[in-house]
Amino acid sequence: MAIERTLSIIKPDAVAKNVIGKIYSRFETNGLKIVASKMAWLSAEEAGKFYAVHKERPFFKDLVSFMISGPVMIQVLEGENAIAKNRDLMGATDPKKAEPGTIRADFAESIDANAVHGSDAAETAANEIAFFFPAMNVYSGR
Ligand code: RTP
Ligand code: MG
Repeated sequence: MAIERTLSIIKPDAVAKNVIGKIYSRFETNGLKIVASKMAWLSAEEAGKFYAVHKERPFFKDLVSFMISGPVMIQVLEGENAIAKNRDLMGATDPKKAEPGTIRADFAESIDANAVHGSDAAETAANEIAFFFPAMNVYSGR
């Protein structure tokens, strides 16, 4: 299976709950290495650009407001099948529908405040990693 990289964000609700370490532990115990990380408080412009694919959706304004409501922890995860594996660990977008034991089932409150973001495909992963990390700030996990 291919070694991939994916972009993960621990959203403001989970940072406020003080569960960054618990979420990192799930990545690590499931074979995903953290090969870049930074804490940031996004501007509305950054959050809007990051979620630009959703800009015509009814929830876009609330999504941007939520993403700038506090600091976020942004990381690049590397490992076998990292994109799909991270999405599996995250669980469904709506935490009420997320499988027990997933990050969203365990740490998220609502579809708006849903604890984590993860890239959904190879192309979006590459774009999202480039958006937050210049190549020189991403390290090999091996
Ligand atoms: P993310 O991009 O944050 O990893 O979440 P996702 O792929 O599971 O879901 P996506 O469809 O990309 O939506 C991005 C974020 O917008 C909010 N959302 N609200 N009210 C709604 O129907 C609705 N749908 C999506 C969620 O917070 C979701 O994480
Ligand atoms: Mg998405």
